Amino acid sequence: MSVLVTGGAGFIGSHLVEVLLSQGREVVVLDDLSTGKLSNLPDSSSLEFVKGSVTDEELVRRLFEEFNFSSVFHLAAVASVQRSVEEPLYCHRVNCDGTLYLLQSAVSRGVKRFIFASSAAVYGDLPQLPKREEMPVSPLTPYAVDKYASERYVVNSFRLYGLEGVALRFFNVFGERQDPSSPYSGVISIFIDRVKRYLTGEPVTVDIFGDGRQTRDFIYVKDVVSALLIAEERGVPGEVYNVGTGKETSLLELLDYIRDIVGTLPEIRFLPERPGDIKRSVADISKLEKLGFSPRFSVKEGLSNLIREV
Ligand code: NAD
Ligand code: UD2
Repeated sequence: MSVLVTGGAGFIGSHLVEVLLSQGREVVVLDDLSTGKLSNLPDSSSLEFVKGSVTDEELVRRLFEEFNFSSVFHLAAVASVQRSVEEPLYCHRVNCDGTLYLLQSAVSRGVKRFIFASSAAVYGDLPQLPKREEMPVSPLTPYAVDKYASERYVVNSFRLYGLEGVALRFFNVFGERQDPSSPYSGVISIFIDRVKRYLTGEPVTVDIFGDGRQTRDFIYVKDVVSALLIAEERGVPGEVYNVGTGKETSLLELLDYIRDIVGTLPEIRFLPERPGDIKRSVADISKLEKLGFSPRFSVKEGLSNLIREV
């Protein structure tokens, strides 16, 4: 039996695929390569790559007929919040309708597990911290609304159809292969890119929006993969889990870590705060910890690995 990874050519998906293959599993990736890259994927006879969209209902149906999936990891999405604000209809088709097409096929083919990549964005800017799964949500952008709707479709599928749906709310993921090219990419990938360019002599700055004291729960991608595998193995069907480290790190702390590792930093520019920016974010991860999850990498260790790789 094989495993389907949608969005498997992307940043997080490609790390998941790598680990699944190393465990000797047969993997099918469905990805339209809109942001993912074939070069993110390893060469393996156990890997089948299908170029196509999760919004192609016919293709999704045929894929589930051709392969006997035991599990589905649904990571394909337009992951840019900014793009969802600019093109809400397109993003809704991918981020919400796409989930429904996959669920429909998964239910009709008797797939056992369906793991969905949701986002801490569903919590919005409500002030209570740390975020616990049962707290109220406040999805503020089309991206967050679609993630929340998809999450509900996935977890409700257990009660409605017996499909073992589990949703994971990723906090701020960082690591190798995260694309720094847009200003809305993860801040760590942008900072590392600037440092790399600075080291080759380019006159770049590191830009901080606001005072740099804003915090996030940054989690290294390898720990996110562990969470995905734990969710597949023993996540309680119909449940939602935060995926973070449970620790807050400010941007200023991040830059201190990078300076410690690299030995130098480009000039830091403080720019006006981004409208709608959240001041603090951190997950309560006790629910996932009860399944045996424990982040193996501190932010500094993740950063060291990442800097060594690039
Ligand atoms: P990514 O853009 O690298 O990966 C998304 C993948 O989905 C890409 O390979 C892209 O080509 C593919 N894709 C997009 N539209 C598609 C479509 N219509 N059909 C098939 N494939 C399609 O982003 P990522 O950071 O690896 O995100 C993976 C998942 O995790 C996404 O669902 C994202 O919303 C979620 N997430 C990420 C973070 C983070 O910090 N990176 C945080 C919260 C949630
Ligand atoms: C993350 C997600 C976003 C959405 C949101 C929900 C990523 C990349 N973004 O946004 O998709 O889920 O959470 O809350 O995963 N910053 C700088 N300089 C830069 C870039 C960013 O100062 O060059 C700041 C930015 O203003 C913010 C912080 O760094 O205060 C983190 O930014 P981010 O875009 O990495 O992540 P976030 O949490 O805003």
